[in-house]
Amino acid sequence: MRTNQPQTIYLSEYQPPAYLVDHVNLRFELFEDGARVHSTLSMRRNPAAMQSGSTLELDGDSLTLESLALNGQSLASDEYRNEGDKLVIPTVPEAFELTVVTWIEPQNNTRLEGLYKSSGMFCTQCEAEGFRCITYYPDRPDVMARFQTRVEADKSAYPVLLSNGNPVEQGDLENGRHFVTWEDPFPKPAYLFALVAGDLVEKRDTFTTCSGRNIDLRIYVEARNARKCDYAMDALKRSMRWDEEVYGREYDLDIFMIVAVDDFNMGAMENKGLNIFNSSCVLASQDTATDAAFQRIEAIVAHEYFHNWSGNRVTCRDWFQLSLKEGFTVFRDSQFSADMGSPTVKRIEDVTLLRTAQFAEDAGPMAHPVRPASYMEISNFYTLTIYEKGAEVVRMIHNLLGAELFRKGSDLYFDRHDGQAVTTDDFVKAMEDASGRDLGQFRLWYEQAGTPVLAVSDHYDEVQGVYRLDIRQSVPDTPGQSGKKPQHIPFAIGLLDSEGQPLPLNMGAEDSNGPAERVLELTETQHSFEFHGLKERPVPSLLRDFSAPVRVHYPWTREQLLFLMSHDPDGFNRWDAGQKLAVDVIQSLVDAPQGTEIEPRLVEAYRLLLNDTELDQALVAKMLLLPSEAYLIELSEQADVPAIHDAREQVLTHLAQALRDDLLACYQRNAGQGDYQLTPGAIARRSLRNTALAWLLHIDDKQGRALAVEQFEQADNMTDRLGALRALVNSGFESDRIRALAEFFERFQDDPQVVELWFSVQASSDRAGQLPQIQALLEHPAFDWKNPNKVRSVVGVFAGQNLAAFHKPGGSGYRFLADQVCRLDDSNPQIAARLVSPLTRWKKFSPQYSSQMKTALERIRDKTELSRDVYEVVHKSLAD
Ligand code: B3K
Ligand code: ZN
Repeated sequence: MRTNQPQTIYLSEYQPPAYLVDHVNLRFELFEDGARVHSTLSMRRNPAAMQSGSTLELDGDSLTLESLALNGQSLASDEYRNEGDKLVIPTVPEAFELTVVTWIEPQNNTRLEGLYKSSGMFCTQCEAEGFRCITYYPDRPDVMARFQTRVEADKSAYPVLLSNGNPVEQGDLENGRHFVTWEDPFPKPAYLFALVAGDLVEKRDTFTTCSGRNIDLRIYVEARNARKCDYAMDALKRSMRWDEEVYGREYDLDIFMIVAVDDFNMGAMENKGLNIFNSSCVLASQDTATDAAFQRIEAIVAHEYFHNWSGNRVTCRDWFQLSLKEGFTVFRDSQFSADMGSPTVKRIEDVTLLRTAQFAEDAGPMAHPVRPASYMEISNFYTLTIYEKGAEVVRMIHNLLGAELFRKGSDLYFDRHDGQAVTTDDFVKAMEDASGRDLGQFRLWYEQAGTPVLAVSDHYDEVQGVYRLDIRQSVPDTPGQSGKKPQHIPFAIGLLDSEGQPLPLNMGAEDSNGPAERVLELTETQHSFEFHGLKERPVPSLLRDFSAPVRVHYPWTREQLLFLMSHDPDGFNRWDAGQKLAVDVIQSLVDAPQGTEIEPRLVEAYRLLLNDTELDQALVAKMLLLPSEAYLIELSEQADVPAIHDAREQVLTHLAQALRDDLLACYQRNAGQGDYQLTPGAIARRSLRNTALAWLLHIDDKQGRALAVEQFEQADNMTDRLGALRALVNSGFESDRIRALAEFFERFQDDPQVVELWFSVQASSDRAGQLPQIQALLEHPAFDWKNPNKVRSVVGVFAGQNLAAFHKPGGSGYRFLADQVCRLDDSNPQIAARLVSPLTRWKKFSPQYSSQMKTALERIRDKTELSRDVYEVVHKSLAD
C-alpha cells in the first residue's frame, strides 16, 4: 500500500538480467499459521549482461527473511541489504549457490497473488509478479530455470500435493505429515510456477499424442464437484488433438493437470503442467451451467492448454511483450472454437466484445498499444487491447499470409525460439522470414494505440460502368501519442448486384473474370479503387468478416442495410447490416419527440428473421439480438445513458408488440427438443426460444408469462431455467419474479457458480437491480467480499451491464462504485483496479454525468494509502 506516485517502468529501459538462474530447488513447509519456503538457487553471471559490477538484486514482496547463505555460508546482516521490495547482495561471485529461507502467511493473503488459501486448500498465482511474494528471486520472465519442488504438509488435511512437472518422490514424515517432490525438466520463468495442496478428488483420463506417447490427464476438484469435470476433460482432449493437427504441437510432459479453485482473480492460469482454473471456468453440468458457460469453459481450457507452446515453451522477454503470448493464444483459441462450432457465430461474438469494450478502451484514458511502452502496475495491462486486439493483429497476419504460410511462420517461430524469452518483433520476423512478405509497416499495429478510422465514400459512373471506392485512413490521438502514421490494413470487400448476386471485382478495364471478394491492402492515408464492367450501381459489402479492427464510416442507407441483411453471402456482414440498421433506428429515437414512428421496415426485417427456417439458425439467433446499450454508448459522441436506454426499450417494446404472434410461433417451434445437446443447432434453438420469451415478457404478455413459469419449473438444463428466470425478473410480473428468485436460490444455494448467476441476473436488471437492491445483495449471506466472482457478479455486473441504473441522474451509482473500490483496494488491489473501469471513460458522457463520474474518481484518488494498481488507473483517468 502506498500514497506516493509509483514508479513508471519503460520498455526503452529494458536491460538483460545481470544474473541467470540455472536451477531452483524449493522446499515448502505448509502449516496453518504460515509457510516456510526454502529456496536454493544455482546462479551465474549472464554473459549478455550490459552492466558491470557484481551486485545481485532479487525481488521480494511481503516476505519475512529467515536466513540467507551464499555457497553454504550464512550471510551476516551487513553483507546484504533488505530494501523492502529488493534484496541486494553487493558482491557475489561469477557462479554461486544462494540459499534463502522466507516465512509467508498464505492464510492472510487476500490479494490472491503468490501463495494463498482458497476453501481450505493452498494454491498459487504467480503471473505476473506473484513469485516474489513467495521467496526472493529475479522475478522477470527472461530468467528461465529448471525447478524442483518439494511440498510438505499435514497428510489428512492435504492429501494431494502438486507442483509443476512430474512427481519423482513421495513419502511420510513425522507428526502425520507427508511430502511429494516434483521435477519440471523444462526451464521456465517463475511466473509459471505453481503449487497446490488440498483435499481434492481427481478425475483421470489419458491422451495418446501423435507420436504415440501416453499422457496422464487429471482434473482435481473438491469432492462435491466430482460430477462436473467431464466437459472440461473432453475439451482438453479435443484441444490437444487440435493443436497437433492445426499447429503441429505435441504435448511435452507425461502428465497434465487442471485444478479448480473458488477464489481466483482471473479465469485461469497456464502454469507448466499444472493449470489452475477459476472454478467457474472449469466446472459444468447440464443442470448448473448455461450454454455460454460451456462455451467459455471449452475456450479457456483450450487457451490455457495452447499456452504450453505459445507462452511456456516460447515465453515473453519482458511484460511489454505480453501480447506475444496472449494475442497469439487468443487467436489460436478462437480458431479452435470456430472449428468446434459455428465460425460465423464465433466471429460475431469476438467482434461484439472487441467493438463494444476494446474500442472503448482504445478511445479512453487507459489506451495503450498492443505492445505498451510503459506501465506502473503490470496487472493493469491484462487488457482487451493486449488480448483481443492482439488476437486481431495475429489474425490479420494470418489473412495476409494465408493459412499455409502462416503455419510455416508459426513452425519457424516455435522452432527458432524454443526455450527462449522473446519479443513481438521476433514473432513478426518469423512470419516475414517464412513467407517472404515485408511486414515493416504492419508493425505499427504493435506500436500505435487507437482504433484506425476508415472514411469510405463511393462513386458510380454509369457511362463507363465504373464503380469507385475512396478510402481515407486516420488513426486518432491517444494519451502520449499524436500525429500517427497510416497503418497496413487488410480491407476485405465484395459487391452485389440488385438481385443480391456477387459481382466479379475487375480492377482493370480489360479484366472480366475477377474474384467475388478481394482483400484491398491499405497502406496510405488515401486510396481509390476502381471496379470495371458494372452495368448498375452495386451495393458494397465492406470489411467482410471484420478483416481488420477498425471503424468504418460509410453513409449507409436503410435500403442498403436491409438488402445486405438478407443477401450478403458473408454471414458476418449480414449480421452486421442488421446491427447497423437497429443502431440507426435506435439512435434516431434518442432525441426524437415522443410518438415518433419506428421504422416499419425494421419490424418487417425481424418478422422475416423470426420465420426464417432456411437460414442457419445460429446466425438467426444472433441477428435477433438488438445491439447492447454498451455498444450504443460506444458509438455515441456524448452519451446520455437514460435516453439511450429508453430509446432501445421503446424499439424492443414496439418489436415485441408488433411481432407477438411470430414470437409465440418461434417459441413453440423451438421448444421441447429432446435430450440436451451442445451442438450449434441445439444452442441456437435455445437461444431463439429464450429471446422470444424475453421479448414476450418485456411487454408483460400473459401467454408468455405462463410459458416462462412452465419453462422455469420444468427446464432440464440451466440455459432454459436461467432464460426463464431472467425473463421473469425483467418483467412487470412482480410476484412471479420474487417467487422465481426465491425458488432458484433455494434450489441452488449450495452451488457457488449458480449463486453467481443468481446474483448477476438481479444485478443486471433495471427492474430488480436498482441501487438499494444492489446494496441488499451485498448484505446477502451468500455474498463474500473475499471471493472475486461474487464481487464481479454484483458490483461488476451492476456498473458494467445495468447501465441505466448505474448512470441514474444524481450520481448515486458512481458514489457507490467509488466506495466499493476503496473498500476492496485494501484487500485485493487487482480486483479493485478492474472495478474502476466504468468510471474511467467519464469524458464520453454528457456533462451532467461526466462531472459526477469525475467526482467519484477524485473520491477514490483522495483515499489514503492507494494501491499501485488503483493509483495508476485513477490518475491516468483524471489526467488531461
Ligand atoms: N496468463 C493468465 C493471466 C494472468 C493474469 C495475471 N494478473 C491467464 C491467461 O491469459 O491465460
Ligand atoms: Zn492467456
